[in-house]
Amino acid sequence: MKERTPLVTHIFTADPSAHVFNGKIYVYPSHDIPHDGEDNDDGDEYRMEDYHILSLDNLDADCVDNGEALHMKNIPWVSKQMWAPDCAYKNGKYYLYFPARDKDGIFRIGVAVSDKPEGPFEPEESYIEGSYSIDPAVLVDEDGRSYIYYGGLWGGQLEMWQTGKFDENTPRPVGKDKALGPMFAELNEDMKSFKTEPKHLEILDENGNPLLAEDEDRRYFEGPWMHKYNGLYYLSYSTGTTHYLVYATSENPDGPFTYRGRIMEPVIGWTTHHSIVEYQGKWYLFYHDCELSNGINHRRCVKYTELKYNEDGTIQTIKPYEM
Ligand code: FUB
Repeated sequence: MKERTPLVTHIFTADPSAHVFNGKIYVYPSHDIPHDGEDNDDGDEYRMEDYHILSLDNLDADCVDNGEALHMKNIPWVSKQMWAPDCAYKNGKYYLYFPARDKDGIFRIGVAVSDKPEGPFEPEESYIEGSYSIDPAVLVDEDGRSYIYYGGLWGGQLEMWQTGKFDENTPRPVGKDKALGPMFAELNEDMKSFKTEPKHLEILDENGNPLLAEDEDRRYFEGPWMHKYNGLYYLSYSTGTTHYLVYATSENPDGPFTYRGRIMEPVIGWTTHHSIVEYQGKWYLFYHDCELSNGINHRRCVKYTELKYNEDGTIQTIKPYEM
């Protein structure tokens, strides 16, 4: 599979969460559906209905589409929009985490279980109690504890929960207001419920001050990912409106995190969403752009490229169209 080319071209894919399971690379993407509707700030153009898990035997092999792994028609609580998923392995089972709108139009996070990394996945009857918003990412830490990171602004509805209850009219943080960080919770051993009360993560600047809403080059927007490198926790995410992939680090899985820099410059298309995975001693960034559709925002394609660290643990910024 060539770097920086679409992993597959027979369907549109986005929001790749990559993992190495049983020595193979598995990619859990959203499955974009082509249509002629217009884009808006709520993301109504992202009308996904199912998930197809992709896999690569190795990085020289062709990418395989393992077929439909989960469809919304089989999930009792879902009404529409199966957005960015992730998968985690624990105690012999694979857990697929996915956001979707419930019957009231509120984004929640669901979980579905399989014996195999490529599915098919069996969904739980209801969403994870206490969950809301979008873009789940799960880290199973070296000590066996599992953490979920999630949340997205605008169409992802994160701002609407600032009072603790869903309220569409809650004002968004602006200007010098503190920016909203992603959500964090520890998961129970069953991997299907929150062990701790979800909380916002703190992302601080180099002086220890919280990032502000107006700092759109650095503040959190959506698409969190968590990985560890040399014992440090790396929280990476999309800045949305400014289209960067950036990262912040901490000694702890629940922060506070300090902003460290940019991972990738903007790609073709509005959204940018990624994952980071180690494979055979090297690190890789999986991401998407809209090159396959000549820039149509909801027709995206997943790609990968190598990610390199400097000696001091900082990440070298990738220019997506310059090798
Ligand atoms: O794919 C739908 C949404 O677009 C995702 O949930 C966001 O992260 C953005 O990529």
